[in-house]
Amino acid sequence: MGESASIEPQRHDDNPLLINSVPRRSIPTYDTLSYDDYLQKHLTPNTPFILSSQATRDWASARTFRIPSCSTPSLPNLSALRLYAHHVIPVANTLRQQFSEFERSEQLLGEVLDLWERDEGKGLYVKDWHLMAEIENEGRNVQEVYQVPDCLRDDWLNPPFDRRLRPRNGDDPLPNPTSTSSSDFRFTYLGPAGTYTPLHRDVYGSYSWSANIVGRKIWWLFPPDKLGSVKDKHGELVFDVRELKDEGGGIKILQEEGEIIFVPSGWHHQVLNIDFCISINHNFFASPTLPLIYETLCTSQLRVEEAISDVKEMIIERVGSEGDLWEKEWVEEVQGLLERDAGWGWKGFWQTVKNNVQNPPALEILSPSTQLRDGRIIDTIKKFKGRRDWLFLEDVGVIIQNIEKSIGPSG
Ligand SMILES: O=C(O)CCC(=O)C(=O)O
Repeated sequence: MGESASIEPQRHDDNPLLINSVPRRSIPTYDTLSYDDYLQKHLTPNTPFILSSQATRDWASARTFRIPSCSTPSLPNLSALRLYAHHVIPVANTLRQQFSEFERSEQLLGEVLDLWERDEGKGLYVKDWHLMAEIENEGRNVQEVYQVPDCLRDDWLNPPFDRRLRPRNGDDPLPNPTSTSSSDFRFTYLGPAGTYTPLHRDVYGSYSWSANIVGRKIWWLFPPDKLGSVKDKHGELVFDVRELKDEGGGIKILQEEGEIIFVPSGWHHQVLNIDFCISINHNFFASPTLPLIYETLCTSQLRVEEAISDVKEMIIERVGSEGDLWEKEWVEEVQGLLERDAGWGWKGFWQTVKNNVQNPPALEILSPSTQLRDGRIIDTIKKFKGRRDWLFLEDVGVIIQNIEKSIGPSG
């Protein structure tokens, strides 16, 4: 394994976006990372790392998306992206902020490429484009773009394609298996130098990895205990950490072309494109981190319950507080809103666990031991059965029974 725990001070060229120095890289960089090291050193302790450009050297996009030249960083081959010109893609205008987001629109990729080729649309950032799902829906293989590195294959949010389309007998398909807008968490980003993603934390408290095919990015990473310094005077998280003294004092990293960065669960981060960048990322989680994802959903549910506490009063007024009726209705109300607010509720959570137990996404040697996996699931089931929702969500009960049948009872 080629590890360089702290590589040389980072190169500062004359790129104007690199005016503030990027400190020596403080997280490990690996040429190769075995599954066991990934599990022990990063997934379980929830710490970041980088895979060197060797990890993406053989990706098809490392040839097709770059204009062939001997310079690094490369220039984007926008003509190659014309293959996808018909895709309707989400675009953020990073020059126009609307409350805590950028103005967003949906456009044909071809129209955005036209603008860039005319040297216009400099603030436009194509974000969360489901390129891989589109390719698969068009009957082709994502290998025309990339291959997931071995150590990152145990991905419970993005099961292999054949499994998404043909769930095993008795399995419920994943939600909306043919809709490219919500079927997966594999995204492609592209945008000129200066476009950026403001400070945020990933959906579901998931992990993410992000590979730079073209260009370089600056990442600011903030572990959960370092969030105090990125809040404004009202206690709200800032939009752009560059407004802050010392940029909030988090971990600042220059990600070179070809490198893959791993962002731990629950860590806030901000990302700036230093050059024209094309990147691919996955949001994901796996069984060793199930408890974190579970806690994130519990916290989201508490927020929802607080936000609609008046609805509880209304239900009680209408059906009375005797018996279970009001509580059943309240639990259903909360789950409905949770699905819209957090992206999923308990049904989606347990369905995902069931699907991954019954059809593991990665080979055994690229997954935790069955004992570790089942231990995490059993602990999480026990915690869940201590909640009152559990008594009212009958369909969730059936899913959990199914999981227990697959792994043995949780006692
Ligand atoms: O590259 C970007 O602009 C954002 C990527 C990101 O936030 C992520 O991969 O979690």
